[in-house]
Amino acid sequence: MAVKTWFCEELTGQWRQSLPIGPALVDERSDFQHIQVFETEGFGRMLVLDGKVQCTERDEFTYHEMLAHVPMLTHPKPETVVVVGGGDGGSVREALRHPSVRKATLVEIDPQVIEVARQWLPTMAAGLEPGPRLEVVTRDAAEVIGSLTPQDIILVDSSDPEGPSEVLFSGEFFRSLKAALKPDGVIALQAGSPFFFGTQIAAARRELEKVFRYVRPYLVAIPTYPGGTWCLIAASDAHDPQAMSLEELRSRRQQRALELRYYSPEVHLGSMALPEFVREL
Ligand code: SPD
Repeated sequence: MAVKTWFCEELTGQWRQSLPIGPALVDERSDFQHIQVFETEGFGRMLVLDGKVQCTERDEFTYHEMLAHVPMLTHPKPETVVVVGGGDGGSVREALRHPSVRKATLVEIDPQVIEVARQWLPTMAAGLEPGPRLEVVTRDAAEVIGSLTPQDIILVDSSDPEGPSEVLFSGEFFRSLKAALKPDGVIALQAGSPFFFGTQIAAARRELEKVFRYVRPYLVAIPTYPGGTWCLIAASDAHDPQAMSLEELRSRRQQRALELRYYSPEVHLGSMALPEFVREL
């Protein structure tokens, strides 16, 4: 029997997860990080940054749909969207499904991630196809965010709250997001695993609550992220993502002709019913 090669991600010395892989399709160091793409046996192609799984072709839809559509269906008519990070293209692909979007701006610090996605991850990089509705800015979001015109939606599709991404979970960054939003804008960000990043999630929530009126953590299932359960947070001063009615969400989904595989109005509201240990964070 052939011996398999396994990719192994280790998290905080408490957890390891492994997937059987073929030879690396990409294995390079950019100015910012170690970028790898593997063919896996069960999850299609997989993007790994600094040893952490970012997305696989098979399960990325769960995360990208929930990061984008919860805030975007909370908003009555999203026309302008900024995606921070997310150079693979998955989040911007979902944002552009909304016909009201006139302009989506992807702010990704690492141009090499975008190039790799365009070459090796075409289903996600579909969101990166040049067109009149998309602008790609390869700069540090923390520097750029202050110069943006006010947006309807901001999606923070960062890596985990440690190392260089820690700044994206600070009160200062959240205040700059608010300054870059219209008064009725909505943001969503990825906040990490409630099992492994509980302290960081609690801190992010506290900081967000100082800045926004409504702050709503919600959960998504994604098998290739450690623990398989991931916490996202939506926030706004004007629209409460948890107070949306099913009828309104259904009607917006229909008007926008969204055909999705994970998000539904029921899942939108259900994802905010938090297990006690997450609520207590
Ligand atoms: N544990 C990894 C979490 C990464 C979240 N962002 C991934 C980017 C996918 N577009």
